[in-house]
Amino acid sequence: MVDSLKRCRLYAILDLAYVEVAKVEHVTAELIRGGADLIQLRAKKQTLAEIRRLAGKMHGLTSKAGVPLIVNDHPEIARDVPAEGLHLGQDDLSIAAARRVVRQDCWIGKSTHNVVQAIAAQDEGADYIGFGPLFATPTKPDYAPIGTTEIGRVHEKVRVPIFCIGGIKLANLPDVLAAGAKRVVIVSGLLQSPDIAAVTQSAKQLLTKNQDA
Ligand code: TZP
Ligand code: MG
Repeated sequence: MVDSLKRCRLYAILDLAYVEVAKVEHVTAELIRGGADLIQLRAKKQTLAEIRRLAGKMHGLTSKAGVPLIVNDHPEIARDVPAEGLHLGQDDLSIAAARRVVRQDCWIGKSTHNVVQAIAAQDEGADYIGFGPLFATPTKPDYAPIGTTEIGRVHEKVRVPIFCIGGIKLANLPDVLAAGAKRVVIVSGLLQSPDIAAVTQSAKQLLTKNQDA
């Protein structure tokens, strides 16, 4: 299970700030078609019942395709779907508390915003971390961008998979990789494209080429 997480390079988030509820399945299918290695459902404004319903629908598609589904914020939903992973932020419940809720083999990832938090998340037992926002982004507007200068250091200090995040687009992905990133999360850069599968595929190609280099 953990080995398959290590193989993941492109982590797509289906954020309902960008996707109409009626298009969730279509967009999930496009992300899968483009080669997203992981897909997260992020829903900040919907009811728990609605998030649960949508996560179930997404999981019907992702499980058939062999793509792990990660649920943001809600351990009970991750447990019930059942999703392959749960994602927590700095202000959510602890990883230990979440582990008491989710299934034993459920990955738990954590958002981190600097190297100290990244090391702490690893020590707390995170299976992977998000690291950012690298650049200013409307998807997470209240967070100061940290730039790309700490990417090298976080890779020296943290052994669990590190997914760089925040304002990453196809256009700046080569710079992010040149700064030392191996894995990325992209949200609006995929979801706002007129061809979600194509942009996903292009991002995946850049990440795969980088891995081979
Ligand atoms: N956490 C840190 S930045 C971010 C999250 C959820 C948003 C990333 O979204 P985008 O649209 O790829 O900048
Ligand atoms: Mg959260």
